[in-house]
Amino acid sequence: MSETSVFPVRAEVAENAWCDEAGYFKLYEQSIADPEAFWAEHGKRIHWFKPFTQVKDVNYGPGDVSIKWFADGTTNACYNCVDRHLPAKKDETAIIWEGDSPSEHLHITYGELYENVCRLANAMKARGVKQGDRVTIYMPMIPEAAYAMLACARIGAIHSVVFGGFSPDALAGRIQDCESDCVITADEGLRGGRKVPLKANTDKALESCPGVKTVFVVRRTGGQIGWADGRDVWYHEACAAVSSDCPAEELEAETPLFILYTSGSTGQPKGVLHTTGGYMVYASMTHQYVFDYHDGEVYWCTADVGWVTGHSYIVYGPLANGATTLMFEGVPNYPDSSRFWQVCDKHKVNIFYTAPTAIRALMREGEAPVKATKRDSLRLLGTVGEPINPEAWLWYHHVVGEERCPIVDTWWQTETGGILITPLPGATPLKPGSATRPFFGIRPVIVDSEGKHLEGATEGNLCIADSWPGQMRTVYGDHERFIQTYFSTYPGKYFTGDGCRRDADGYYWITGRVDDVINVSGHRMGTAEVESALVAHGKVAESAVVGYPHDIKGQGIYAYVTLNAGEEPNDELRKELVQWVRKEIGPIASPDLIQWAPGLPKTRSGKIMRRILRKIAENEYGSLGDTSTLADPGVVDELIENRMNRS
Ligand code: 6R9
Repeated sequence: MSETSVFPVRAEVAENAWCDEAGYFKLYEQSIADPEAFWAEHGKRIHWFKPFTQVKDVNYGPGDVSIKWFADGTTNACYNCVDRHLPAKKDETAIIWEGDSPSEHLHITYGELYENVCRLANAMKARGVKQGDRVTIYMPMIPEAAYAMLACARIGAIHSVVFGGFSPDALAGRIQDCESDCVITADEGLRGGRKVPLKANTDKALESCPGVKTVFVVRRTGGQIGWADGRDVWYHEACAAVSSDCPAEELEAETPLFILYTSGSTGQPKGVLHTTGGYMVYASMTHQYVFDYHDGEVYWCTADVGWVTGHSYIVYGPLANGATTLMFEGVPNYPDSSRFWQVCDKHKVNIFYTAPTAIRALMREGEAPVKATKRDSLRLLGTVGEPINPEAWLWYHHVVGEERCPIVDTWWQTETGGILITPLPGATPLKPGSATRPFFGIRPVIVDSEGKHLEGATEGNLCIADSWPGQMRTVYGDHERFIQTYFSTYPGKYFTGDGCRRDADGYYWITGRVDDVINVSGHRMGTAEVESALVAHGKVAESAVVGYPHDIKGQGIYAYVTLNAGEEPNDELRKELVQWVRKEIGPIASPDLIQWAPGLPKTRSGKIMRRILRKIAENEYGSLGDTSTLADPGVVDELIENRMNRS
């Protein structure tokens, strides 16, 4: 895609939008020139029990890093998402739930949301859950997942949502890390007509989590499950037994709201901690401006609540804005690959936000499943999770949006809490594949490997020079790791881990991770996590995992495996190892390709040369660069000879 192909903002979009191009530049400049004044003003967009007088209190180091926003104000995230809308919207739809099967859907009003959330909050209190306690939510995409998050927020408990596709071991690790003693789950989930054994997985996980005292179980399918008396409680029974009113706690702005585990380049997943006031200001403001949300519109984000996108843009952002947010239990290709668009027609969806991997998978099915639907309610499309290739962008634009709908390609991270680089629909001419310009208050800088600022059109490592209200505050239980991971590579700046190019128009193009994190179907995977799962297998001596280009997933997982002496490499063992990783982490971590490696290329100091392994996995073995520092250059020829990806 040449950089000259620009899709201008259509006049009718700009006229009705919250912000046009001149408005964007004016507000952006204000936000950078005087962040205190800008955020003092926009911080008022949420309800504060006690208004803040302090705005920004940030120290990016050197030494300690501390980030506080609106610190002397008091608020409550749940109050902002629910109670605040009751006077005007008690009978309006807060959540549209679309089941896995097209025959099931529900409309939940703000009034009903209030009652459901209050009941669960009271049921948790009755089981001793209190402010500051960690509650693990392991749920399918059903309204109770949102109730659970909001109920925690209401009483000041910290939720940790664990994606329903994670294995018992991954769940156990996350429960142990934050010492959570309450879990909310369901008997089974339902996705694409298949059952997901959530309660059985929870039971398995809890074998190694003796600290868990309560498990609330939502009855979703009515399937057979195990039961631990005293520990397990039916959700519907517990909620029926308590009052439907529960006060929202008045909480200081920096009260922790949630922990969300995410992969990094080393070690186990980190517990990213977000707090209340700044996060809510930022999630609600970005939801309004980026999706140009107007009252009464139906907004649908297809993410799972197990990821940050589900937190900020299914639950907290939209509900803080009094929106109607659609929650989908199913998958894009069930019962058939028209499903997304059928749901758009059925519920008259105006704004649709999904991942490039879903677009690529649907694109492969051709135009017919899209054309079989009307999609005339759609006016805005969005993407998130990974770079979108221009071909997929153009298909989304032409076929799905019929050239009528602007596309917002939103770049952000679990750590950032909300969208940082993005077009605004009424303000930003679009370039396919570019996340375009920074949101208000965001100062992207591109640096070289020494940390030197690169100006103008350039390429390098993406950092953010100053804080914004939605930024993570720490790694739960390990503040040192927070400083190390994000503020030590380029002191004084937040390092994103992403590579980035800036063009002559000042547009940002994210080029992907520069660390050992791979992005598989928009899901972050630390290569180290997959490696440690592999070496935990009794027959594996050593392993190195890298990403390689994959048509649908963006990146696939390529594992080099060295077996213990005497072990026989064969297809059966290959299948066994794939199953093993699925069991250890979850299906999203399944290696796509496993290559038997008698040896791995190492430096003389024993460091695995991943650069070389990446090249071979990419089938780019002709350009390996300097291999002279290898301890045994011979292993490279062997690996090339037996490479798995010959595309
Ligand atoms: C929200 C989310 C974050 C990583 C991020 C980057 C990649 C996300 C992107 C994108 C290019 C976009 N990423 N959005 N790359 N264009 N629009 O996905 O959070 O799961 O933490 O992943 O995803 O590499 O660093 P998270």
